[in-house]
Amino acid sequence: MVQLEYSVQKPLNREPDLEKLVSSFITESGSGYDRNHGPIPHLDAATHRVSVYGCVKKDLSLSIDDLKALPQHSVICALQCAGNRRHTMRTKLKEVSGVDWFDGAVMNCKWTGPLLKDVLQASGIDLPLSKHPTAHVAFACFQTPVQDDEWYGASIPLSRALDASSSVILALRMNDEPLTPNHGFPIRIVTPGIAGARSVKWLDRITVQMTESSNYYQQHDYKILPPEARTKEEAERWWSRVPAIQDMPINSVVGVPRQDSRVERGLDGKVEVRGYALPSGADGPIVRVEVSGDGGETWVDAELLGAGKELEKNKGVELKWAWCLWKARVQVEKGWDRVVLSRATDSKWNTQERCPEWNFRGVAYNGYGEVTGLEVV
Ligand SMILES: Nc1nc2c(c(=O)[nH]1)N[C@H]1C(S)=C(S)[C@@H](COP(=O)(O)O)O[C@H]1N2
Ligand SMILES: [Mo]
Repeated sequence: MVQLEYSVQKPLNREPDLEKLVSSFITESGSGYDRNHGPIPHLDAATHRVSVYGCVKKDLSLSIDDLKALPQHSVICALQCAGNRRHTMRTKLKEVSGVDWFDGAVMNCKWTGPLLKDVLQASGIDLPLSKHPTAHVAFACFQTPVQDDEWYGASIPLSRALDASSSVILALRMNDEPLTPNHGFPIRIVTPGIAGARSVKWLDRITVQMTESSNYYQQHDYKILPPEARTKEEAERWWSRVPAIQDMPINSVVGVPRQDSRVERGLDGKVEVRGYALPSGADGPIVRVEVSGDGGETWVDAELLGAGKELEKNKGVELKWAWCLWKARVQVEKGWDRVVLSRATDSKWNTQERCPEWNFRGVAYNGYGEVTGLEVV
């Protein structure tokens, strides 16, 4: 019997304090957000196996030691829930359905393990991509039922998985330590640039297949429905017509000062502002962050903080998938209810708009970063 923590009715969903989150380039294990659709299983690494299955020449059943024996690859990337910032969409635009995430449903960690591509190649893909460009590779965890399905699963395009530069990893380690049960011990998928929902924890099976995962969470919820889908009932006829979210859009948020806080200006009339920025999908790194203290009339460039000390420790680890922490000093007038905004641009010139369109699930919100209700003295 697998020991379980939490339950299907009450899974663990929580996010850290934002000021703390933006104070460290690497999010320590235990300091990041948790997102679960069911209980957390405590698995035994000595007996756990991952099977590789479907349109492959040879089925595989790999132990954790087998996976450790493959070449190990590290990536520092942001892992973000598609529902991050849902609270802003709900309060600025209109009520949405889903966990009420503020801006902290994202973490930036180093993940290490074999590349998915290498595992698939060991199994041998038996499906010509040229003939089946829409083939997917699906990830499943059968350990426990989840809120809307008997198991948890997701899939990504096979073409993405086979692209060596996509750095999709079967992660055995997080920040140079074995994974913790919360984050998928002993093994999870990590899909840089792609919505966190596809980074399946407690991985049991990898399947090469012609179609997307049939799991509820691939077929529903993590999709940007058109605004005419206003209710659960109306959403029903849209799920099958709208693609599942893969790449996440460019984003940035203001972490300091805090919402509704009192801020003292410096002698120069400026306020110190800090936050994070996330590139769009595979289009990282972030190349620019701008900040406005006057509602978007004028903008100043923020200083991009880079990886600092962490970079020395992680020479050779690519950073294009990582978040970028930034800071700026921006002029804000004294008074009540002041607002500070941020907007980011990545290496492919994707940039944030003031506010995206409303969608029923409140996913992929990437309007300007904003902190409101400041009392500036
Ligand atoms: N097996 C399993 N994997 C899962 C989930 C889950 O509920 N079960 N949640 C997904 C979602 S929606 C997100 S955002 C990330 C959250 O990862 P974390 O809890 O390590 O932060 O895991 C993904 N992988
Ligand atoms: Mo998520």
